[in-house]
Amino acid sequence: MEMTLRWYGSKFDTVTLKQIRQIPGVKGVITTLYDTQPGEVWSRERIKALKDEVEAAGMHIAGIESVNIHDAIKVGSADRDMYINNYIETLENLGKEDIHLVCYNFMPVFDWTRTELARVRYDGSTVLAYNQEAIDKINPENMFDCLSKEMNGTVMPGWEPERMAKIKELFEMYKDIDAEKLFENLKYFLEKIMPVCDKYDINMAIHPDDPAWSVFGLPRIIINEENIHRMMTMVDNPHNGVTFCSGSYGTNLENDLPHMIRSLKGRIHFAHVRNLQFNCTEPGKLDFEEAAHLSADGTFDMYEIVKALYEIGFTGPIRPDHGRMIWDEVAMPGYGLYDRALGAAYINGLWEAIEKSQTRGL
Ligand code: DNO
Repeated sequence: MEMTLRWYGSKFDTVTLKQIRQIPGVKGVITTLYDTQPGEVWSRERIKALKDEVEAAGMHIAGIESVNIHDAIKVGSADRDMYINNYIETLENLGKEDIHLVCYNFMPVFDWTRTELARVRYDGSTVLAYNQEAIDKINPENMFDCLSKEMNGTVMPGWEPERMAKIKELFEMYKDIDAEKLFENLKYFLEKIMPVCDKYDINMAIHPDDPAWSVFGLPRIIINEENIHRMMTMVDNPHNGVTFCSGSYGTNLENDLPHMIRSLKGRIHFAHVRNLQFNCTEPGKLDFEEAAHLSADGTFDMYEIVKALYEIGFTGPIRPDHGRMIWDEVAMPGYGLYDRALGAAYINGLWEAIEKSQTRGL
């Protein structure tokens, strides 16, 4: 594996490349052209400029998160081919700039969904949290207004104000889309882009739906082992793979994370590693919050997750995922420097211990 950190670009991130470079073992960033809209072509010049900036700081671009998919592609409307052609052009330009990993998602309307961005934990840190009773009370059209106060003045991925201003239209677009239709449209998209991925050796890594079930009546398909295998077999190409995100699949406790990792051997192109704390697992009252990466701080056995990645011979980029807000940092919720740096150090430690104990036969 290669340890990396997500960086939103110097105009949008409170964290600098210089700070990232000082996290032990981090030489790669996962980044994006954050001011592009889904459906837009990324020019080779802009990609090159981003690459030059990262390289000037002594690092490299380990992958893109995300090149977002236009809703026309997800709903399969008449103009989808135009947006797919634009996507292909973006992939070509990335390939020409020697970038070989693209993370994306196929979630309708909302990307990840939480009900709080700054829940105070027992230790005074603040974290993102999800509460089913609160979701059930929210009118989805007001979701953005409820959350935007807690965004610390940042633009959060998937919750861009321009998109949220069109929320009614978006719901309208998806009114006839069920899980089967979404699978069909994903297949159509993947079939069209695989030739360019083969040509430039680009690994597509679909991000799971977070949380891993339908919210607000919208279908969500990348939620469990069965569905990911369906996605991979319907377009059976090694470049059609996944982002294994422990915090997203882990929202459903029926997902056995180490088992899923083993079953995806060879098709995990990117890993997001984080821990969650479940406070209530009763359906209808489900409540969880994000925890520190340390196993003992949450519900997951992080050792078993990292060990499964080690055992399948995972060589791709890995990143600590959402961190808690600690030490009075003011940053994009989930994406401050301090707790993600602690997460990187912890995962590096687990990896080294697992690697040494296995190679030395301990
Ligand atoms: C949230 C992220 C997601 C993820 C996208 C990938 O913090 O994990 O926004 O980047 O779903 O396209």
